[in-house]
Amino acid sequence: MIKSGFEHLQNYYDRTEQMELVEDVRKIISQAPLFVPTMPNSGKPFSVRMTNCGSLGWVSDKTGGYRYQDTHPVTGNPWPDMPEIIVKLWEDLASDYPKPECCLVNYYQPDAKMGLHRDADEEDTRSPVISVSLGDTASFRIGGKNRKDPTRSLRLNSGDIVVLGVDMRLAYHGIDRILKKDSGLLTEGGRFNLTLRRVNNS
Ligand code: MD3
Ligand code: FE
Repeated sequence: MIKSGFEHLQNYYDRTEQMELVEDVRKIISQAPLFVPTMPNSGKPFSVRMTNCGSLGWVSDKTGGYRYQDTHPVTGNPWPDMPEIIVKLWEDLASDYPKPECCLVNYYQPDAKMGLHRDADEEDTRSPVISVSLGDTASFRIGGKNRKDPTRSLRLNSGDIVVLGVDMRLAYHGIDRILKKDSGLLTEGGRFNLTLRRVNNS
């Protein structure tokens, strides 16, 4: 059952499962390298590096803006398949909803952040969004549907899952910073976040 609001499942994955997920992420990156998204119009680079798996990937650049497409913006190849654990995660938590088309992989170097924003590039806003945190702890901020709504901050630790139901789906959110304490999960430090989304209405 998906709750209508915001759910934080702490330590959903144990350390062994987290290591398996990191292995899967490394395999995805070997086929679809991390790219540097840039802001529409200004062309300013994001501090977060990205790639995707699944049938659609989220990309952004100066001339094309925010969008979903079925190929990698640099290699031109189709995105790799979603790993089995990720397919299973959606089946376990959101089997009543159409299957996710996109698994966005964000990589935060220790100094990376993501400003307060809304996810508004999906046609489907009724399905939940599910995210998995791996590596160093992030300071996450979530507000309401208007930018001026009050926000609260919480920590997302390695192995945690966040589930956004319909009522929170269009809420403002962002990553203020990655905490300095090293989880030891990633040799290079920093944090991976995987976000599962349904993009098209079914
Ligand atoms: C709250 N990623 O890729 S995931 C993003 O940790 C993004 O990389 C963050 O925001 C990250 O767009 C946060 C958790 C998350 C995802 C979608 C949301 C929180 C959300 C949609 C609405 C409200
Ligand atoms: Fe987002």
